[in-house]
Amino acid sequence: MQGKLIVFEGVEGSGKTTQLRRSQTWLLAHSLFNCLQTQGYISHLLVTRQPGGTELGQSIRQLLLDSAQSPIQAKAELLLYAADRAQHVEELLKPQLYQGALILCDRYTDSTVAYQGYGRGLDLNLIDQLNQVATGGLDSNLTLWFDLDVEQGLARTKLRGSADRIEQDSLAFHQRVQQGFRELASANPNRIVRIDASCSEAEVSEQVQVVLQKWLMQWYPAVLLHS
Ligand code: T5A
Repeated sequence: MQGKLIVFEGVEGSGKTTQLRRSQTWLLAHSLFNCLQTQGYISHLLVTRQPGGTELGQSIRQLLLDSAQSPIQAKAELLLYAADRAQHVEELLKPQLYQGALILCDRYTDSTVAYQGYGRGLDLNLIDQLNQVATGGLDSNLTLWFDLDVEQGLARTKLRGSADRIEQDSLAFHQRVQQGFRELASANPNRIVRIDASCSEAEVSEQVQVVLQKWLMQWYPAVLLHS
């Protein structure tokens, strides 16, 4: 049995974490997911994130996001995200996929391309190579890209109060990140699906559910649905 990896990506405040949680609730209550589970296509649902999906990753996440830390050089930042990913893939993602899990993961390799590549201006070939090393070639089966205007996203995060180290970066940085996601989506239409994240939470959820249902039916066409 082989599971599937579904990744949620987007700029700060794009609502991907909110939608990941809503997707978890929706899937667990949906007859399609229950049929996939009872018929043995999927073993269970797992929710995780990068950075911070393992115990080591939690410490790396704190180093990366705590704004009180001393400044982090761009290449050191890149390597810390890669270290988090290498640990996460080997410790959690691969074993869970092998068991047949359906995994919902908050951020993955595209974030490194967008943030450290487009945002920080590090070499995109180097980032691809590092992503390969860190993941051992494990790609997402589906990536949902929550497309939202950068200023609208940052305004949403400000409403929450304190901002982490990366959220505090310049508007120009976040706009380059957004350009990165845009280019990734147009270069990878087989894997990345754009979600209009500018509408209400419920409307965004509806778009996500349509995509999830469609892709699950494509992956498991033999599943027998019964109400
Ligand atoms: N990073 C990560 C890299 O630089 N390189 C990498 O390789 C990786 C993996 C991770 C940081 O690390 C960077 C990217 C990030 O800066 P994080 O805490 O995980 O840090 O930060 P984010 O991933 O950005 O998560 P956030 O929780 O801050 O933002 P989300 O997930 O985009 O948004 P969410 O769902 O938390 O919503 C934000 C606010 O908006 C509201 C929510 O209630 C919440 O208050 N909201 C809406 N408001 C109006 N309409 C909607 N439709 C809304 N949906 C949500």
